[in-house]
Amino acid sequence: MKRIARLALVSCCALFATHAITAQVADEKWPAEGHHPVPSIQDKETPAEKDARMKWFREARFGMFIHWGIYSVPAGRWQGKEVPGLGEWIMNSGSIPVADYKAFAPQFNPTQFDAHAIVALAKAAGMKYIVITAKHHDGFAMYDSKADPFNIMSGTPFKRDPLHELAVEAHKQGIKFGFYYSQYQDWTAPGGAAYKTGDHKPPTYHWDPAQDGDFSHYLHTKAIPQMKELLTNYGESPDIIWFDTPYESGYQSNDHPNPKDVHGMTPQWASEIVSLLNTRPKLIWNNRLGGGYNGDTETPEQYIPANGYPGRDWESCMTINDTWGYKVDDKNFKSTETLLRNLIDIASKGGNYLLNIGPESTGVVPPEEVARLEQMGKWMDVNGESIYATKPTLFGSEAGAFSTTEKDKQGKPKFVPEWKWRSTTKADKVYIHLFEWPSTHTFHVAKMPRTVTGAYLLADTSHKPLKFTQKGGALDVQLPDAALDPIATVLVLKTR
Ligand code: H79
Repeated sequence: MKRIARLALVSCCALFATHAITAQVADEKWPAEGHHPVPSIQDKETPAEKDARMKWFREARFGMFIHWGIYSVPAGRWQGKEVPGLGEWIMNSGSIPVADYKAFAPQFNPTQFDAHAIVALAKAAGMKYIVITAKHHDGFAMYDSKADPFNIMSGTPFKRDPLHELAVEAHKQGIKFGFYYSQYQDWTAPGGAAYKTGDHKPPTYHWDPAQDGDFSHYLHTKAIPQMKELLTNYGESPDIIWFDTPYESGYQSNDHPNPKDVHGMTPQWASEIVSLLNTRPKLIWNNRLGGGYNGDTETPEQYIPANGYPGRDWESCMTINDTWGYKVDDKNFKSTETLLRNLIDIASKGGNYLLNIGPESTGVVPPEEVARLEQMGKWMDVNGESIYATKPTLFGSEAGAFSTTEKDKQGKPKFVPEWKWRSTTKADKVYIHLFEWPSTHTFHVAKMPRTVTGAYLLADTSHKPLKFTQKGGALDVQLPDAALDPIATVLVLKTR
């Protein structure tokens, strides 16, 4: 269905001929939904089974992403200079040869790593799950892997398995836990794919002959054996597998409009991984496996979609500064206000916020990140009821509107968000998150879809009733003179 819709879309544009051809290629390449070489859990389950499987994820709303690997050793600098871009991309962006990059491993000794403290930090922030990089594009495994020696156990002086320690702690502290795994890109294993960047040449985009080899060999000797380890060696875990970049360029999910120059995960390769995923029937996995599998979740990266994804589960993953993996030069931390408003915005659209931290090579979580997560947690302690297990807004236009003049990068009307308020709902309650305190000290909405029977502020422990009027659909609630929380004060409307 999706692919047909896309075809219709591209056929309107000026590049009709080229796109029509590539779209045919796409159709041959990716089988229709439900016709995968190996049916996935999503293909086989009933809607009720899906609801049961996704229940905890839908209620969670807030999770911690952790990007941690040997890229935290160079921490964004190579040969005395900052390498622009993402910290975990330094090997690619700096065209670092394989042997030089591998030399970071013996320097990686994160003795200050504390699994208990990291899980406790996630909990203090109000996060309900953690996803950590088991292997990023650099190919280094952050766990005890027998399948490949380039890992934290056999390749570093640390000789501990942080994934095991985190899995134990997550279980103890009652939080869900999952693994990010770069199944397609691997810049240190011969045959692993590399995303198109800089002056690296097609078709492989490799920058060191040591990277050349056969992808199928890499898949069968490294990625699949490592996936097996991750799915069997960690007890109850993982609850989530987070794939990434199934193509050399362009898009991160199955929505690749121009597969002409792109190889990508084939249905056959992806299906071999799906066979493994099927051994854990409660597992949740994202839309970045490739090969035509849609997975469970849409994964907007570094943005919040205008209207969410009605009918699909989704999760916006975002950095707390401008990098995922630690960079000593990146101090561009977002404010607690921005982070909390992002969380509220996402919840109001029915999604989850997967907010990243990037620990240092010592194992220390940057103090700026800790401070922000703790501040978010203080707000969540008071107002979490308006976030967890809520449903999206009953209104909609409060989030902003598409511009009639401005266009985005793809030439579509640009979404211009508004930041006055957001809303979520749960059973008979409607929550209004007020970002701006109305100068009239009145919350006014022209069309209230339900009958209001009471109103109070969530941060007011006495729940003192607020006066309100509802006439001809319009609702006016009298607010106190000042906000209880300058970031977001939550007004609760009891309704019938
Ligand atoms: O793990 C994080 C990123 O490293 C990963 N996904 C998140 C969760 C990711 N891999 N690829 N991409 C995101 C998209 C590719 C972005 C690129 Fe670039 C833009 C590649 C080339 C230009 C950023 C800038 C990376 C290198 C230069």
